[in-house]
Amino acid sequence: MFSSTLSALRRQATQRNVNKALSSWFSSSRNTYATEATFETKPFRLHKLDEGPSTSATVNKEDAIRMYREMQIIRRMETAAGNLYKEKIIRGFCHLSSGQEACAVGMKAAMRPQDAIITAYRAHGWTYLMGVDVLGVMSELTGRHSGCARGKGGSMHMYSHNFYGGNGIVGAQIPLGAGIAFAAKYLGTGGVCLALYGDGAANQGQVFEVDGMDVLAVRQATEFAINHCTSGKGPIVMEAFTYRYSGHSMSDPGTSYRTREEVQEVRQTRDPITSFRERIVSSGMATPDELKKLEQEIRREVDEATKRSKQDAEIGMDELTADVYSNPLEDKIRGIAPWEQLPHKRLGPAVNLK
Ligand SMILES: Cc1ncc(C[n+]2csc(CCOP(=O)(O)OP(=O)(O)O)c2C)c(N)n1
Ligand SMILES: [Mg+2]
Repeated sequence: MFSSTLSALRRQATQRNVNKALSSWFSSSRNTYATEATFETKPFRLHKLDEGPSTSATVNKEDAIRMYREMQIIRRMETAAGNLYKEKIIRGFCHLSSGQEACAVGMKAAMRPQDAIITAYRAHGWTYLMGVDVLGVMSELTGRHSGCARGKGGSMHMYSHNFYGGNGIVGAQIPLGAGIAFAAKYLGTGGVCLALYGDGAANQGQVFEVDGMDVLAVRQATEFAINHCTSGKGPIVMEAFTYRYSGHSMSDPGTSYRTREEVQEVRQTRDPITSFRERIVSSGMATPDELKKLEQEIRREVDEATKRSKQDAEIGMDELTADVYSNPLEDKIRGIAPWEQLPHKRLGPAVNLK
């Protein structure tokens, strides 16, 4: 795991900017709108549970706009990543998650500061949600030094505090997630660990099903799951039905096993962002004009970070063997041959130890 004080400072600064932008956005809006609204989710399907999450979800205006903004940022970052890949500026693997924003944003909205998360290789959105700014994600993708792993991790290996990546081996994150949860138990932090995996890695267990295209249903279910775990009832499996617009990775157009019409229909009828937008507007929490302004700001922010991630420098060769271990017992690391010893630098404490 890699870290730098710089990225932590940048993260704080970005959060401050986001708070500032949101507060100016709120004060500039005419305050004649609803400050909160309640929506019905689809029923949750339960398995081996006497009681499930409530299907009535109340969201206040500030949380609604924040979640909307987060989903839009992730959508735009994924679009930018797809373009950079086609320009051959992102190399190696690149797995996008457009269409699945409600799963990540809804879960994050229910997580508490002491909770941790680990996922597979489809990790760009989570990296942003767990505190890395847009530039930190985009420059990691382009392999440059402003990346959250200084360009050494790339698309599949991004980390931040309480975010254990980005794992390339299908299913590997599940036992690791159990280990992170045990660590929380032994250390008495009161935190839980969310270990995410796809249908391709699924197994069985205590399950309930969630509409993964509804950000409020995901938030509601995650709150329920966290309460379940922290009240001593043990681990829980939660299944979210979701739909990804992109294929498996950039080498898969995603149209050989489904039709373009099917993808188009989901976009038009079940898109997590469009449907949440409608809820925000119909409940009077914001006007279409206000959301448009927010969307323009998001577009500018992601475009700017994308531009910088292309211009950014790569790290020097001397950094190639930096931060391999968090606690290096030897100051040299073996190169490609045993007689080629490279220095092991330490740039700072690992992100999960800060
Ligand atoms: C142990 C292992 N087997 C096979 C692969 C190749 N592989 C990469 S992604 C993938 C599909 C996994 O699908 P799913 O868990 O549903 O996740 P999704 O890509 O849909 O998010 C496979 C088989 C791998 N990375 N690791
Ligand atoms: Mg899958």
